Amino acid sequence: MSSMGEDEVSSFFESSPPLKKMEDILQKLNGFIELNSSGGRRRIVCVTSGGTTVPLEQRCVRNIDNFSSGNRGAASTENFVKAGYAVVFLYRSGTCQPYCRSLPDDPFLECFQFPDNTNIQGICLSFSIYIHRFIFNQMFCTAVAEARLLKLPFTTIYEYLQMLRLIATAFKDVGPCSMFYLAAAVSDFYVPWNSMTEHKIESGSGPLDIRLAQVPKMLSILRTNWAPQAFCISFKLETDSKILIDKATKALGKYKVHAVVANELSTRKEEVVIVSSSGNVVVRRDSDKPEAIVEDNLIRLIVDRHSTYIKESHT
Ligand code: PAZ
Repeated sequence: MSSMGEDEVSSFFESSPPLKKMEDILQKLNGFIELNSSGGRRRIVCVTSGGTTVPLEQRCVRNIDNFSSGNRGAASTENFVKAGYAVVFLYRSGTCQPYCRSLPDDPFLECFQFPDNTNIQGICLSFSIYIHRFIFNQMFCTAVAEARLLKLPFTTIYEYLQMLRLIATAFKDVGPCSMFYLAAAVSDFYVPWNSMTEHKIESGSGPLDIRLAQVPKMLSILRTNWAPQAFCISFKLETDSKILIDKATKALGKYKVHAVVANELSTRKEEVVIVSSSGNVVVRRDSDKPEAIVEDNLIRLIVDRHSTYIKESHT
């Protein structure tokens, strides 16, 4: 990476507002890594999930948001845990959570919305399903959280990148058994903290002009400096399918990641394409199984590739 790029990254972090509870996060992170990876016990993956926000005021009232429900990250996390990985789940507050993806926003209120033609048995049944799922999910979340899942929330681009750097630096000693699976939708543009107004932007004086700076690209520095031995998967989202593969191929070459998962907004739950130096592989959801999700097949393939990578690193 050019020193120009490194300078931009350094100045981004130097001018960022300090990360709240950093000591607490570091303590949890190091404890989790020690517990899971010492003596090569388990592979460890950082799954990023959800979209970052760009605040427009330091005492933030308004922000620019990046689209992502967090479903991909949450579903992938479940599959990584199933495959024996310990997962650091770096997620946007309020987005989908592992093991709770299918719960409605407010399961209890939804239970009491009686459609006109629903009989009382149907109501009781759906209520008991929700209660069962809710308790089961809570128990499972707690059990998993004890050893295999560490959940770290972020909201802003500043928090996300500072936390990603902490995690990557902490993963350095895990070497090839560590992985980054970067499914979060990260802002490309932001308002630098020192040029941001402190108080709420006033309205009533005509249109608002905001100048956004480009967020420095951190992927190259993650690959070269922070965690050079980690297996690294990035994502590329486009709404125009005609440019998707080309963009993903360019990202693969530019950031030297091990694979780029390319997906188109409207079909992202049905299929993705793994773009890598060994060719492009289309991964689809098993449409004959109603409960199947595309992440079942995607994570199986990624885990296989990680196994090959670990073997090759030891030879
Ligand atoms: O979170 P979700 O399930 O609604 O969507 C997942 C996704 C499209 C955000 C993810 O698969 C992805 O492509 N993330 C990277 C987005 C980007 O190109 O910045």
